[in-house]
Amino acid sequence: MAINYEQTFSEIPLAQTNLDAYWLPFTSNRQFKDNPRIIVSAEECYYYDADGRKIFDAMSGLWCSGFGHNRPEIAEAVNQQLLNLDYAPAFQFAHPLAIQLANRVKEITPKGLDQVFFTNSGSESVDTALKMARAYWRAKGQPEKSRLISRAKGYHGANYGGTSVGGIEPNRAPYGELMPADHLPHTLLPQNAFSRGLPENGIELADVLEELIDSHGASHIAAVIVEPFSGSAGVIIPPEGYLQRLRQICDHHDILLIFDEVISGFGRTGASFGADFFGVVPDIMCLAKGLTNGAVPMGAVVASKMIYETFMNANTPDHMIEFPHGYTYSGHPVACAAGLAAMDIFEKEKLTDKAKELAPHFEGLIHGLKGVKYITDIRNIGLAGALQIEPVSDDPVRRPFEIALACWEKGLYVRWAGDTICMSPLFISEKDQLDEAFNILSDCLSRMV
Ligand code: PXG
Ligand code: PLP
Repeated sequence: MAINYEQTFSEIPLAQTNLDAYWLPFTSNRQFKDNPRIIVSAEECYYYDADGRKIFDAMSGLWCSGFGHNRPEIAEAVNQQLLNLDYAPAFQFAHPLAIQLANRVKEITPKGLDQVFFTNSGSESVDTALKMARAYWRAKGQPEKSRLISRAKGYHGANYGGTSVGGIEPNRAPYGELMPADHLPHTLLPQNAFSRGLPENGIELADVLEELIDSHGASHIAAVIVEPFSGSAGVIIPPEGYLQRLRQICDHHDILLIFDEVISGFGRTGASFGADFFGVVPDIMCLAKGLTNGAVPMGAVVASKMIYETFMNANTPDHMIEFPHGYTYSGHPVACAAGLAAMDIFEKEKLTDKAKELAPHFEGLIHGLKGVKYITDIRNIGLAGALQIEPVSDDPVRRPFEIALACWEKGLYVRWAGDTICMSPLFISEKDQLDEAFNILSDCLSRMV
C-alpha cells in the first residue's frame, strides 16, 4: 500500500502522535518529549515546523546542507536513480555513478589525494580512515606502528574508533574502556579570546606531538587525526602555523596525518577544504555531510596514491581482498546520484566563493556581539562561528540551551553544544537574512540570566 504522505505529515494532529517509541540521538529526550520541536519541511534557508512557523536555519541542518534545502536537482537525480538502479552490491561489483563520483571527489580534493573509498557517514569515514592507517603500516611490514594520536575537544563521530580518538569528555565517559589513543592539547587559549579568524598564539602546542613521539617512539605511532578546525566543540580554530607544524612533525617521523574534514570540507571555510584553506595536505581525508548536501547519508575517505599502492603491492594473489573493510551501502547508487548532483551544484554555483564572500559579513555580525554579558569568547572561520557562554555555577549547558530555545521560538535555529552556541549558515544565505538572524540572537542573548 502506498504511503499517504498527506495523512502522515499533516492530517494526524501532532498532539495525537505518540513520541514514546522514538529514542533521539544526541538529544535530551526527556526535555524534548515535554516540548517537541518537529520540523516538517524545508526550503532554501528555512525550516517549517509542525505549528507552521518559518525558522531561519543558521546551522545548515547539522553543518551539512550549505547549498540550500530541497534542491530540485538532487531530488530529480535521486528519483531517477531509484527507478533505474536502486541498489547494487558494493563488494566485488561497481556501478557507473560510484566510479563517476570517485573521480569527481578526486578532482575536487587537493592534489595528491586520489583514491576514494565510500562510506555512509562521517563516523564511518573516521573508523575507515583509522583502520586504513593501521592496515597500511602492517602492509608495509611495520605492525608495531599502531598507536593513534588525536586532540582534546576533537569530535570524530560516534563509532568506537571515532569515540576513542574523540576528545569531548562527556561523549567518552559513559563507555568505559575504549581503544588506546593519546590526545594533543586543544588550542583554546584565553589569550586568543575574541580573535577574528585564525588566532595568533599557540603554534607551540603542536610541539606536544614531539613529546608524545619521544615517549612512544615513532615506530609505534600509526597516525595523527585532527579536524582542521574543531566544529562540534564550538568552532575551535588552530593558531597560525599550527597545522603546518603538525604536518612537518608527521613527515619527519613518518607518521600519517589524517584530516577529519566532515565539517570543514566542501566550502565551509571559504576554501574547498580545510586542507586548501590552511595549505596543508594530509595523507588521508575524511568526508561526509556536504558530499550530498546532507540529502542522502554518505561519506568518503580519500587517501594518497602511496597508501593505495601499498595495499595493491601486497604479496598476495590478485583474487585476494587487499583491504577487508566496507559497508553494505558503500557507494550506494542513490547516495552517489545525490552526491553527483550536489557536486554539480557546488561547482556550477561556485559555492566556495559564495561562502568566502559572505564570510566577512558573518564575521562582522558575530563579533558585533562582543561585550554582551556572559559571552566570554567569539570565534569564526569562513561560515562557521561560535559564542562561548559563561557557565551558571557548574552547569555549562543551561544558558546555551535556554538561548537556543528562545531563538527557536522566535524563528531562528542555532545549535547549543556544551558551553557554546554554534552557527554555520547556508552558503546561499543573503546578508539581510543573516542580519535578521543576528537581531533575533542578540535579542535572546540580552535576556540571558
Ligand atoms: N567527524 C567530524 C569532524 C564531525 O564533525 C563526524 C565525524 C561524524 O559524522 P556523522 O555523519 O557520523 O555524524 C562529525 C559529525 C554538532 C554536530 O553540532 C557535529 C556533527 C554531527 C552532528 C552534530 O556538534 N559532526
Ligand atoms: N551486522 C550483520 C549481522 C551484518 O550481516 C552486517 C552486514 O552484512 C552488518 C552488521 C554491517 O552492516 P553494514 O554493512 O550496513 O554496515
